[in-house]
Amino acid sequence: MTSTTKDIPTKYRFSFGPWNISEGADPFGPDVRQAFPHEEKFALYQPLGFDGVQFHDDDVVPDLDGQSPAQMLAQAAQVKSMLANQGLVPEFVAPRLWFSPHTIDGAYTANAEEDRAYAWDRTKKSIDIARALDCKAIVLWLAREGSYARESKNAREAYIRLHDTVNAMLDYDREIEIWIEPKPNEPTDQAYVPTIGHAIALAYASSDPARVKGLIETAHALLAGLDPSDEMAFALAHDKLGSVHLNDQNGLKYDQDKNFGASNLRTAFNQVRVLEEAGYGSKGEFIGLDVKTFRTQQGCPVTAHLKNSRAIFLHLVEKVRTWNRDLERQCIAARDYEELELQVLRHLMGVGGVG
Ligand code: XUL
Ligand code: MN
Repeated sequence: MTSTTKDIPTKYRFSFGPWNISEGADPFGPDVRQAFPHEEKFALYQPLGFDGVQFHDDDVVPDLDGQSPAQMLAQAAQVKSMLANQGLVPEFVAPRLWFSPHTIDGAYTANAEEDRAYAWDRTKKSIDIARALDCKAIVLWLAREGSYARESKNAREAYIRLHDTVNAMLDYDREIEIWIEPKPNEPTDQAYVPTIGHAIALAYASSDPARVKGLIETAHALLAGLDPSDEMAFALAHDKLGSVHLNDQNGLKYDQDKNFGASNLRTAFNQVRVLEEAGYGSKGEFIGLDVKTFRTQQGCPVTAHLKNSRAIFLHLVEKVRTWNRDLERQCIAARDYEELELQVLRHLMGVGGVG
């Protein structure tokens, strides 16, 4: 476990993925905005205050399954120079294991051996792409690892398969880190690895625990009925918070990817507080956003949600830094948590003073 004390305020750097600028389709309707080419998105990053790019493997190499190894590496090299030209760095590459006909029943935990073989092959390609970009982190969002009908899979065996996959990845490349992004449901009914506790257990059980961490998304923690700041604190205590996907979620429904703080401002404040107190970011970790604009939003490209979520994060950093720690200590010493709560709310509302 680690405890960090921090003297110099962290200067945060921000990242998002090209999928965060989307065309607005949902399960009930088609695109409502024109597609904006990925390669043109890179020019938007710096002006918006972002310098990290999160990638799915096929954000780097479109139609990845249809490309030869040489074509794949040539395309990755091209993206690498596009990033360099814009002063950007790749934060991570994530294998997209939920689109292919081979991943209908899951990927590493699919019942059919040929589907599991596809998943492993695709994972090696993702690692090769990351290496070609000089990127060290592979994110595993385990989209379809889980079940719709509990009896359809042997869950114990599924967890063993996930563990074996993590080890095989660590073996395949001795430098990568694996960041597991837990989510409790959607698209499956019941997902394996639903919380950061599950992810970190997998990390410790792996052949190289120092290279396996977690990525915590606010909305995913809320969907599990957990407090995202406590989830982050848990990972930080184990020095295993590889990255975050800050966003928000209004209750237990589909994964909303709302703007950071839009539904749960106090919860957002506490995430920033926990990150600040642990010195998160001082070793180069990104503040990653995974936010979606409203389907009603017009224009192309739409970027206000990214700018606004970043701005809210920075406002909350200010709120954390100006929070009266003496008052906090006094309230804690007197075990007067009613007063503590009142003062937090007043501080968030910008109402000065006491009482
Ligand atoms: C899905 C999700 C993904 C991952 C990356 O809910 O959050 O976008 O962040 O694969
Ligand atoms: Mn995410």
